[in-house]
Amino acid sequence: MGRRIAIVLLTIAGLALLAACAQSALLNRSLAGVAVRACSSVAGEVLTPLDFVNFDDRGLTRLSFAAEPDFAALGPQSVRLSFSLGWRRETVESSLTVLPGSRALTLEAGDAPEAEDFVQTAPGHTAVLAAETAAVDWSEAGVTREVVLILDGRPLVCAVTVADTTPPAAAPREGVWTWVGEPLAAADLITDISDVSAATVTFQREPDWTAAGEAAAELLLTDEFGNAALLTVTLAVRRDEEPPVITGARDHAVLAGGRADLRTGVAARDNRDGQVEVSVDSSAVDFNRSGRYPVYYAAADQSGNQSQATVYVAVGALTDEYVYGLADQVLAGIITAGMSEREIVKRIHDWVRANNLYLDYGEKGNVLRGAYNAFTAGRGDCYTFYAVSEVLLTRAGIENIGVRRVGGPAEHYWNLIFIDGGWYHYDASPYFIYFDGSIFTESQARQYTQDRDPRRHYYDYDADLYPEVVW
Ligand SMILES: [Ca+2]
Ligand SMILES: [Ca+2]
Repeated sequence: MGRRIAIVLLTIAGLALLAACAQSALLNRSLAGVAVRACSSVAGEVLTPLDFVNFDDRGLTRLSFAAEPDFAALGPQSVRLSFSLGWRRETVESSLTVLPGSRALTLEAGDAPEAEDFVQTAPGHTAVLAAETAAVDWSEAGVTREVVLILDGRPLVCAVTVADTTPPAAAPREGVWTWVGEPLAAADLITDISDVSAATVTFQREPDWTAAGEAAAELLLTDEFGNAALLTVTLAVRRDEEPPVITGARDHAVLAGGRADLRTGVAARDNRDGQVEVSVDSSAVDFNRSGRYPVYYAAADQSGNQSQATVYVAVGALTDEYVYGLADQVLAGIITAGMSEREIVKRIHDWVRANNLYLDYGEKGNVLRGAYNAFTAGRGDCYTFYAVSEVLLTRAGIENIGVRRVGGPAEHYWNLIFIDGGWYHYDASPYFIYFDGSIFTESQARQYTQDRDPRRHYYDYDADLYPEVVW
């Protein structure tokens, strides 16, 4: 009784499945009601007997091929299945069509597989890839990915090995050149190197970097998978034959005893080396004697190209006229008509103090030189202050005499001036203690000498050599 119910149920289940699988070609139905179907396969794929029946029934035991199909033989073949259902034993016939193809294939990175890559379908068969295949990234080489092929409605796992068998590609860089003896890297010679894997470039044959002219480099492009390509690139190797260009060298005119800045503003630039050093040879110049002297500038680049420039320094005599001219310009700015002698002296004193920086050293022995230094450089020691005062006072019409210290640890120079019918001291040098040095008497000079420090003999001088100063 139980067995009959089982058979009925089995039959109902079989019919239900038959309805569900209306698309599949049911070839045969056993006496026991077991439905079998035709199968297709990809060459080499081994099917099981269960692949040929449309349901899995627990009562269906000992299902087997009556004879093992030849899964490698292309084309249709009949398949006989034997099974037992309880005490009943039966043999039922189905068919198998082996289609040419392969379940494992290798594709170049970047190429997406299609169903036809796995199987060549014949009329009446369909093969498509599962929808999720569209989302797979096929650009990474060296990996194996699984895809599902649906062959006549039956899912079938296939493998795709993603390979990189394509060598890298690159374009030669246009207009590449270098200097003789300055090799370039292989990578400098190409542009746009491309490959699905990491690519490197090396020299297969390096150009002769030591010879000028057109040169050819043979480059080897290699990817991670050992694919290689050769690329020939032509380039130019140039010899630097252009010397540096010296700029800023110019003639100078100075007064004897003066100096000319022969360096500032002089530079040399080379087409290859950029800024290069400039040497200055001014050994022929005698700044203390009138004359016209050459100054030689020279520069060289690393390729041995040299350039020279010659300028001249004209050294002129330091004349009264010249220095007086400078003095007159100063006086024109500080003195106006109608000023008293005292006012004039005061203005000159104040101008000298305000326009000269006191230094502990300076040139001595030449009043014109001292005055010139004050007018042009604005700095000097007490001699400079004395000398420029002398020239200014003289040009302003104030009679004056230079005075020199006697005794003490240091030299000192100042002036005596004749105003208002008498001689007075005048000293434009800065003071360490407050003192108005523009016009002062002999007694004031002695008092200052005492106040400062008698051992310094500040305003001590040989009175026999000078006119008597107003007491
Ligand atoms: Ca490659
Ligand atoms: Ca050069």
